[in-house]
Amino acid sequence: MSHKTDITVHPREVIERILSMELVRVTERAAVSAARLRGHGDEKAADQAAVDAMRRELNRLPIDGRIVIGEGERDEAPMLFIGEKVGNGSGPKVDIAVDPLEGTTLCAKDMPGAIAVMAMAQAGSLLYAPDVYMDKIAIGPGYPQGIVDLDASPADNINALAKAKGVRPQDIAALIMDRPRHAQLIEEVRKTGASIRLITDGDVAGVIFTAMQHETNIDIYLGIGGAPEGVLAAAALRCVGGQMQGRLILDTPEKVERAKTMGIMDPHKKYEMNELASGDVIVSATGVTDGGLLSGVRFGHGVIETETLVYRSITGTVRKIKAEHRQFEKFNLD
Ligand code: VTB
Repeated sequence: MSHKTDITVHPREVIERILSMELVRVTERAAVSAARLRGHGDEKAADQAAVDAMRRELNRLPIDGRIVIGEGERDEAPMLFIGEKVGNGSGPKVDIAVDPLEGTTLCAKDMPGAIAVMAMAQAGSLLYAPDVYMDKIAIGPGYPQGIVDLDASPADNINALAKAKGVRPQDIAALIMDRPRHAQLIEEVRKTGASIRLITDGDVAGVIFTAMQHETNIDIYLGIGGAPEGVLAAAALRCVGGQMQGRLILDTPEKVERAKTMGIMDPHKKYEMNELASGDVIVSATGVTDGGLLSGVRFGHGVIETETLVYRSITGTVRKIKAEHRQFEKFNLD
């Protein structure tokens, strides 16, 4: 039996045991490349640098990968577009979700919270979603299943969460993206007495914050952000056991049609976390700028430091990997 056949027979073990460290390398490279352009006011250039690095690293991996969440459709994204094949083709068939630079504006302005992030799972496990908005709700682990719901009112959700936590609604902290589209949501949450942390960008981390309540003091994520970010966040949250639901916002006939071509027949479907990201998932995120989740890249004298979180769904293990890179350029081969 060839090595290749072995890999095909045991994709789960290969993905879990061998590839998680490889994913760390991928997001580290993307983060360093983006961080070189951190604070330079050029979002596009920083994003492109992250994309180039991520793609180069992904194509070195022993996988037969397909991008299911990427930079956009093929016509608008020359690289890491949805449907693009990545990897050297020799290993297991896997789905890959990438956001090479989550928070391009944060990076361009050197504001907190920009990360390079990706998820990998067995083929067919990650929602093959168009690049549209998604309505999301998320809480951390330890609560009865279903105590919050995307279709319940914000007040009902906050009150139910407070009750389950054994605190007053005033003691609940929600995280919402600061957007005009959230005016009513913000008003309704405020009426419950709960506090709101508004963020300008970066809701992958925003969702993950709910699973780190003791550090972040965030209990619940509410509101509309990107669908790609929703799938990545669901993948990470699955590993630590929170709850999340998402619904794609397909508000034009074109978007409904586009979703159909990607296999999404019900445009109003409410996805559970396990439907956004099922199977065995690994997620890796490296800090670009300093943030609540991760420290950003440090450029020292002869050494570059990175900080990465790797999540594995099989075991629920989360590792924080602080790396010192020497001779970084030497291995930056094209
Ligand atoms: C969302 C959010 C991301 O950009 O996609 C947002 O999920 C775009 O929303 O985390 P707007 O169109 O309202 O700006 C991020 O904040 C960063 O990519």
